[in-house]
Amino acid sequence: MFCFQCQECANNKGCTVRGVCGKPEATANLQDLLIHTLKGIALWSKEARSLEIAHSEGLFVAQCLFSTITNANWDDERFASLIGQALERREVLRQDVLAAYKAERGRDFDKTMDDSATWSGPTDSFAEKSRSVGVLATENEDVRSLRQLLIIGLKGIAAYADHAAVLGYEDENLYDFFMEALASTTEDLSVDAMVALVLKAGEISVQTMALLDRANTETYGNPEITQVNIGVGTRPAILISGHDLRDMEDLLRQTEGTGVDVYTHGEMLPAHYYPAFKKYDHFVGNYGGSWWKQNDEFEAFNGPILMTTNCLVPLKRHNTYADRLFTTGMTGYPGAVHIPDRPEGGAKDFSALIARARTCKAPTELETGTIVGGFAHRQVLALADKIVEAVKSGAIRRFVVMAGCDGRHRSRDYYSEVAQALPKDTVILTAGCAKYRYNKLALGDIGGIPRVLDAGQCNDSYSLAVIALKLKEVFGLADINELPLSYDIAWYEQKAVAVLLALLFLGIKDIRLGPTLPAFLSPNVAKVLVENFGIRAIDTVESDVAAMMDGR
Ligand code: FS2
Ligand code: SF4
Repeated sequence: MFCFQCQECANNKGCTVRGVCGKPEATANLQDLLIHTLKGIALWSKEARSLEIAHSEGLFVAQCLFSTITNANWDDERFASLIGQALERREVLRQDVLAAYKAERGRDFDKTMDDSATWSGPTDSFAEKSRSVGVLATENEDVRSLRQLLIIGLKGIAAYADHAAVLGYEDENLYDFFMEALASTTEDLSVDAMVALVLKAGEISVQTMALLDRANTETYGNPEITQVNIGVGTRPAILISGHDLRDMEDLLRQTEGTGVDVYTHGEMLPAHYYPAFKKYDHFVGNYGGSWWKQNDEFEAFNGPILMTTNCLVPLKRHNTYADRLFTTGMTGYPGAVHIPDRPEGGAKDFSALIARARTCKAPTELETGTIVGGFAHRQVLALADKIVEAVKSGAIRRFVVMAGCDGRHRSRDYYSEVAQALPKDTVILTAGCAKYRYNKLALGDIGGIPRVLDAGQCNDSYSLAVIALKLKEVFGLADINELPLSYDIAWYEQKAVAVLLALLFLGIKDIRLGPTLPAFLSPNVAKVLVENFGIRAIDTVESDVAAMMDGR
């Protein structure tokens, strides 16, 4: 195996035996083979497009990409099944292309196609085949880096596209780009062409996050300032994690009046900010912190846990929650009960979780109090006058975007320390699970504006971009980089790469990225990003805070 898609990869080079995340070699290889097969679908899709054959593989491809992101799916049987389905779909598409080509040209299709478009085999051949199609199959380090930057960004974008599709919001343009991008990684392109595709991925990422923002807010209302309880009640409960708001809706509806409460974990915290969910009395609060603390926190929760998307880490050998862990959507775990997809127009059936919850104790209290959030674009723009006034009067000197991810490593203490070291006249704008590094610190407020404004999930980084663009307009600036705004982004997995590419597309310069720069950036590709966008690795807390306050 060779995997270097996340920030915690071994020695910041790549995992070669077993993932630092716990991903076994067999799973990593099956994920590689799935991506390889998707490239084949993409190549036939390109041929189909040139022959004007309509097909609908876009969402399937997005879901498969999503299934390979860090901490999403651990179930080899599921990956084998997805590869099998991909081969079947690819074959149908191929047959359509061959027939249409012959009908149009009067001769057989004779183009030589890449292995990804032609290989096939039974399930028991997948393991062997998978060993030859991984990341290292591309020998040139810079080509590999640019192709992987594109694919890794695409995985994050695809996850967001799936979240939007669950709510009925789809855009064929996004799917077309997934095909174009995947196909491109089998072709000999110039460096310029590969860089252009990476930048286009940033544009597509913005469009996808905008679509998801529309899906979430048109379905569930605009997030509002909300005090979220972090303590516990006395009734048995279900813990829901991940990012899927439609699962949240189905669960809240089905638990209402059952005597079973609902709590969020990790990236599901922002569900509390939506009007459609706030109305449920049994939606009690948020339990614990970010994804990497789950082994302990899921133990202490005592009740069933529903993982709706990525953010599931392997269970410890001696655990008490294997039999109360449920997965759904593109996530999966061997031995966990997988809740099937909802029937057309219907809801998922969470009755098994509710029945299990009734046999469980109430959650063990970890902490008490509240945290505040709900500062997505609509809410912040409603406060725009107050914020602009505070900037003009000098009460707010600077904003620092500290969105992104949390992770296991001690090096992430940097983000808590930056939050504490920033002067009291600064405001932190955040989204994603990075917030757990500082959202329970007493950082105070500025004239009633909290010093940490949480927009929501990682995809709600889109909100932060909307806010920045609005501030640029209000202050009459020509360039977004003239705002009193610095970026100190933490990344862990591929959704954060999608967000980073989006920020680059929006023209944002001088982003600090940490705790380390991605291993998938070769020295030459990193140099391009440094020279063109001023991306830099984080330094010490003192020097970074001083530099940001200086506008550097
Ligand atoms: Fe947390 Fe980072 Fe949201 Fe992940 S914000 S680790 O991208 O999907 O979560
Ligand atoms: Fe390693 Fe990250 Fe890949 Fe897991 S996802 S195998 S930790 S690079």
